[in-house]
Amino acid sequence: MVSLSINGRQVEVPEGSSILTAATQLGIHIPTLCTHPRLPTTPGTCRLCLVEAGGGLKPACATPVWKGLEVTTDSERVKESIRGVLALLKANHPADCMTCDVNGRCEFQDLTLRYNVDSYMSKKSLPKLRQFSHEWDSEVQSDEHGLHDSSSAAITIDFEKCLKCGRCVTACDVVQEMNVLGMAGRSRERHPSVLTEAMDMSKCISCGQCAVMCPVGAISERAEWREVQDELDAKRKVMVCVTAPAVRVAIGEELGLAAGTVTTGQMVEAQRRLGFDFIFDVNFAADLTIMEEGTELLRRLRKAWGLELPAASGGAAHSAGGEAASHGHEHSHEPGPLPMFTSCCPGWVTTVEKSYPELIPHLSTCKSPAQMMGAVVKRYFAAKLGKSPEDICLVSVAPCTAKKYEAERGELRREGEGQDIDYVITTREFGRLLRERHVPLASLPESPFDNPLGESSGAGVIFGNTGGVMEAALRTAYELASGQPLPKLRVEAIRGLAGIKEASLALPDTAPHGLAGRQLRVAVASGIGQARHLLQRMHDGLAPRYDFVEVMACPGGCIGGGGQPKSDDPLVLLKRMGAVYTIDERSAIRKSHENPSIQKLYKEFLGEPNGPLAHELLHTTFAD
Ligand code: HC1
Ligand code: SF4
Repeated sequence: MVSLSINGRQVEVPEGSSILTAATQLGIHIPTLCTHPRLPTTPGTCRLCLVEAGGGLKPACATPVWKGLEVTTDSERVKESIRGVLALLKANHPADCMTCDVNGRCEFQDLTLRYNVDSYMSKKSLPKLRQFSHEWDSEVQSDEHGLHDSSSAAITIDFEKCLKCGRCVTACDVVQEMNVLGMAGRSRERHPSVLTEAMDMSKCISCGQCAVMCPVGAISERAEWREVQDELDAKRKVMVCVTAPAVRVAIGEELGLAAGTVTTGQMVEAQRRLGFDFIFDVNFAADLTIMEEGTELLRRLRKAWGLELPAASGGAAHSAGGEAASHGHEHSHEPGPLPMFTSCCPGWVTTVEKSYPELIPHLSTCKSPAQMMGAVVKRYFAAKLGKSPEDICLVSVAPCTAKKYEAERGELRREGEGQDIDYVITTREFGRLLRERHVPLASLPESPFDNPLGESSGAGVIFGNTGGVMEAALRTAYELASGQPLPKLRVEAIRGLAGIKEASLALPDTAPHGLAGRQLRVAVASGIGQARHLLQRMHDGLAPRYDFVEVMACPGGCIGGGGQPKSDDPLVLLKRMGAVYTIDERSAIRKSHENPSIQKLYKEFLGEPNGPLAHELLHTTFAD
């Protein structure tokens, strides 16, 4: 350990720690833009975190501490340096805060206010508007990739607002290992850029990790909250709102509550006050997904193990495409190969389609829970109301930017019909809507979800955590296969934030149909960079032969989605994760197949899991 003092206060930190880490330990705030606690690099390029150390100004994020070091973070010299950096950035930044989507939620805006940068610029007679911008503008505008890119269905780029901090590039290249964004230009002119001609021509998977790291509005989700507001104001349609599992543990943060605060009941009440007529829960559809995906897994296992397939769940009678189970444009009911991969994360599905098309037959044919909900609302619930699908406006609130792209996928549409989900707004956009319409979420009373699509199990909510889809599936598949409940509902080995997790489960000797004593081997990848490593290990024969693999494109799963509140709390993912597991533990029903509303839906409408109607409405194909 090394001891040093910061602003006269002593602190001890491990050798090799940076001044920034030591200051954080003392609760002393040092502004920084290029460094972020959830990113693995400290480039030290923004120069905002300069502090007095060892007789000079040094970047706190990139300077290791030494014994007896005395650091000052609050001297006039330091403040002058911060103001100078901010003034230069401000002079290069468009003055369109009033109409910017991140207005009021912008790190740069907060810093300019905090350090009174306008007054500093006036005192120094510095021009406030883009006077220093010639180098940047001429360099970027002549760049063939351009400053603006709205070609993606999920992500909007406006590099005019870029502060060149490079956090988006680190998120895309180092964390996600996607290399869609990169730094272009040299020295002072280096700036983030899309490395292909346009986002829609790139390998971008719409994960939004670049957007959630952007301190300003240079990269953000394609905003849809205005259209949702228009629909709410017009009152032409029946307004239905559905909410993803991970939003209820994060929307509070967006409105000033502590990370990990569970606000499910207040969130539902807030949606009512926004003007929605029916509030349903994507957790219900997560339970539905488990019924379909669990059944599909068992069918794949039986096929791989040479066992007879039960006729009730479709079987050969509905087979349309032989071996190409999840391939092409016909729905095939023939079980596909092992391992089966989850298909609920659109970032992962896009990765397979764009980079690993040979794995398409391995993707579960299940639609994501959100899209299952879309199909059930537009087909089943609309009919219950005596309405046609076009009379309903379905808004999905998601922690995810890729869900915007997913909603537009042609593979998810039935012929002659529009999108099942009309609009997808992120948790951040939902917060924006609440602020715009002055709905005070934190002080609202709790309200329950509506029925028939609002009841869910604890297994549904844990979809929001990495490993949660797998744990939920195991709770049901084990019981369906063996007739006995999973000995422990909590599958410890696949919990937590590790990038790759594995578990092996033996089916009991009492299991019927040749399943007795069989081992189920599963793996979980958290973040697309980690998924690539797992695939490489599988390809190289360094991993066991898995039966089922869960992949979530965002680190941590949906709790860390690209549409979640921006946060500089290094523990934010753990706090959201703990909140999700708490909801599960407090749920009266903890297994998807025990959800009475799910049982009713099959009895009243869908028939059997994996049956013909379930296949038509709840399963999909993939683009190759
Ligand atoms: Fe997710 Fe899912 S867990 S993908 O992260 O399978 O968005 O929360 O809604 O669809 O249920 C997101 C979350 C979400 C789906 C479910
Ligand atoms: Fe990279 Fe994801 Fe951003 Fe696309 S959305 S540019 S893949 S970080």
